[in-house]
Amino acid sequence: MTTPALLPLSGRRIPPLNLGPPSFPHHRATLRLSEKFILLLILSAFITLCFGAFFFLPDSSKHKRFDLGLEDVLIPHVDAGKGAKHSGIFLIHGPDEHRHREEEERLRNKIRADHEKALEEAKEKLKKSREEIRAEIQTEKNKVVQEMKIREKKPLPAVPIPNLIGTHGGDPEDNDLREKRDKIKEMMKHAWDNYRIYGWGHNELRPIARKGHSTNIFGTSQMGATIVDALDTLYIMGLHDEFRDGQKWIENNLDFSVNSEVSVFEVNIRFIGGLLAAYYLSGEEIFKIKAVQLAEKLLPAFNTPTGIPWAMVNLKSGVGRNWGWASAGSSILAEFGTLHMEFVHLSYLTGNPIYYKKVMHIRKLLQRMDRPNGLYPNYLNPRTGRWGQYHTSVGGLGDSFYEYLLKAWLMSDKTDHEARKMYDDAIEAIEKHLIRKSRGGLTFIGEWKNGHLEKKMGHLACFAGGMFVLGADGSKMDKAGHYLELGAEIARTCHESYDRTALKLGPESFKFDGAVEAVAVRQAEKYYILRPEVIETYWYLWRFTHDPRYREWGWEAALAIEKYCRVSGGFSGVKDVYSSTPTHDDVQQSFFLAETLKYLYLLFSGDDLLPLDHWVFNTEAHPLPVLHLANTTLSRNPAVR
Ligand code: DMJ
Repeated sequence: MTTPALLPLSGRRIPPLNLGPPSFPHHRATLRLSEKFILLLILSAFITLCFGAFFFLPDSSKHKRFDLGLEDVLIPHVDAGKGAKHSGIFLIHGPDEHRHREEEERLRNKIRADHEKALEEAKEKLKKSREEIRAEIQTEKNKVVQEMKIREKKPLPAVPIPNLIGTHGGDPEDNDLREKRDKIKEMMKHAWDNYRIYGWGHNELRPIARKGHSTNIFGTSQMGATIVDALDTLYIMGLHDEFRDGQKWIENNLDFSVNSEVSVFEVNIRFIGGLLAAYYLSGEEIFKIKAVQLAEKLLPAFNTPTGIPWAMVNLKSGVGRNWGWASAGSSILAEFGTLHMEFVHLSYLTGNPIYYKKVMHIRKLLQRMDRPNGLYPNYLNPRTGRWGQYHTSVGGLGDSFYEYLLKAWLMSDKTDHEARKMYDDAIEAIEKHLIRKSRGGLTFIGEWKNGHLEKKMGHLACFAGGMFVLGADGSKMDKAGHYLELGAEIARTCHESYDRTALKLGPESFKFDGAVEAVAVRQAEKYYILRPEVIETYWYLWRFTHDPRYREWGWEAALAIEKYCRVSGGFSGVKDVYSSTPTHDDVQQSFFLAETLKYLYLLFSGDDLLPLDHWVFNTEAHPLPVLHLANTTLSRNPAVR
């Protein structure tokens, strides 16, 4: 889990193409004239070419024309009885000669008619406006794209689809709960409808400016990130018309053959994760096909000397590179370490082991490396295979690597013991070196930087409360009780970080320094961008403990979002959670629909909706089913050949 806010948000934006009329009539006339001139030039070149071809054509009587339906071909005519051999071609005499003159005449007429038709069409074109010509070109382009898409829809091998339990339901047992859940659904509708109106096809929405928005993680292309990220939330909320709308957009517009450089991690968790979850929930093949097409485009990112992928890859050229700000050209732990779940599913669904091999290679390489204090540093150089700076974090840059170790084990029906061991060992080191209790009794997770512990916890690290309870069962030396408690303590700390603000929404990161506890100090850390991690932890704790406080805390957060983040054009982040008059950042993040609203909805639903012994949520909250591989590892499973 890497915070987009850490990534450079600059650069890489192309100015919108201005298709509107130019402002000065004189300019417009100039454009028209030059266009006409070019068209006339092309036309005259075409006519000259045709006449030239006509006069220099070899005698057509030497060839017989065979009509093969759509394509006419000229082939040498061989009539040994009536012809005399001349220069390798047969000459024709007698009654045939007359027939061939007629044929020649017919050809001349056809060429003449074709010319006239082309001339007419060109004249018509000249009468058309620039916009009409553009529209025609666009229609032609769309036709070609459509045809390509039909060709791309190769069938994939059939595999046994896991038993999908709890894709519907979860109806709350009482009225109060039902009202709360309905309110969350209404919030989802508000977010979706406004994106539908003002940002459709763009990656995200600017709810105040009421237009599309994007960041460099999605590249320069409009990939409809919000649509793909939101699909499964729409599905489980029963918003089926909206789901179908999104599906149609994906079928007709989602194209990965674009010259655009995207974040491998973000595209994996949001797009591949989102498409796979939509596929499993709905059974619609198109989602699986798109997920596989996209995964193929990500594979070149792994072409590094070590097999540790680049952070970014150009979808068209396959050229990869790393973020300029990441320790001496390093790749990032939370990025290359957060591919496992989706890639295992891709191998399972396609029967192609390549995806599985790529992520297992990463795991093997990490296992062989020395770890300072048993900790995994956030940076690893993909050229040398050496660690970059020794920074370790359970928040940004490290977080979802640990999450995916645990979830790899859960997703394999608890058969991937290697992943479980790596998780247990990592958590042990984290507890020893990064987790502390503040003077006021709040448990927090600090960050290891340059040989000392920074007593600062990020909003992103709040997800770990949920992770600890999810991993409690099956823990080393049966410390389940301990991890349930640790998870609850993290949830309490994160709740405090919300409660100690004016808006009752948590800051991006908060300190534990002397008298300051769970409060952001620097202005640049006071923002809330609709992140899900705290609510995610409330939900896991609710599922494992059924302690009503988690529903109460979740509802507090929902009300605060509704009150301070809702605007008429959607939902927006806020810049300072300590100021009672919020300033909006004017971005509706795609993960707000994928995660924040989904976890809130699940918090007020029954446990029978997406039960956790059958589903594992990826780091973007996209549910993927547990693969019951009957105690074999994926590499020995017949589904993966
Ligand atoms: C999400 O995209 C994912 O949860 C990711 O792992 C990290 N953070 C954002 C939401 O905050």
